Amino acid sequence: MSRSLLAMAVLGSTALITTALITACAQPDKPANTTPSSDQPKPAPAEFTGTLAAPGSGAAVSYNPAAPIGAQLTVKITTGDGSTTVDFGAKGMQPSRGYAVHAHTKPCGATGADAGPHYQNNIDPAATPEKPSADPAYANTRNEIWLDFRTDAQGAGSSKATVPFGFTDRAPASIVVHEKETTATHHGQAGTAGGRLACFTVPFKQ
Ligand SMILES: [Cu+2]
Repeated sequence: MSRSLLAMAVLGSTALITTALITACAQPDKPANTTPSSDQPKPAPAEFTGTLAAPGSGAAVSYNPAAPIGAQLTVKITTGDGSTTVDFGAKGMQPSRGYAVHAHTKPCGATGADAGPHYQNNIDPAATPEKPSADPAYANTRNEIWLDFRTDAQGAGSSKATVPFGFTDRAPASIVVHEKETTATHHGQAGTAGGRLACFTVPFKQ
């Protein structure tokens, strides 16, 4: 290598190093060894607690003594990469029985019907307001959020659901506790669980 070529090579690498330094200095908040996006910290879980009261007096509503006034519901929502985990807990419910529970599309209101149908990630095209989805292809634990649980002798219980979707333009707005002990899964009845005993308005999307 001739002396002038060597000099150019040295100059060139110096220029590269200088450019790298300038780039690094221009972004003081981002160390050069940080890997982008996938290692970003996940948002903290959102946690909500409500005490069942008569309709019109708060976010958590009892429509039926089988979900007694004064019972406490907690909902914790953890979002991950394309998935959502919901932890549900209840205290002060009737002892030693099952309750079917789901995420619904609308906030709670004066009656149980106000919460609307189940939240579905992929919406059943055959569903109507009068005839909600009961097709197991859509009304299932991967496309809806089911939180059926069973109470102990003290009326406390919990459940957890992880679904393979997050929320962008749409999100559930409430958790509804039903009278049936478990949610039906067979064709034509999938997702049904009888009357609505209680409802808790929960902002799934912050
Ligand atoms: Cu429901």
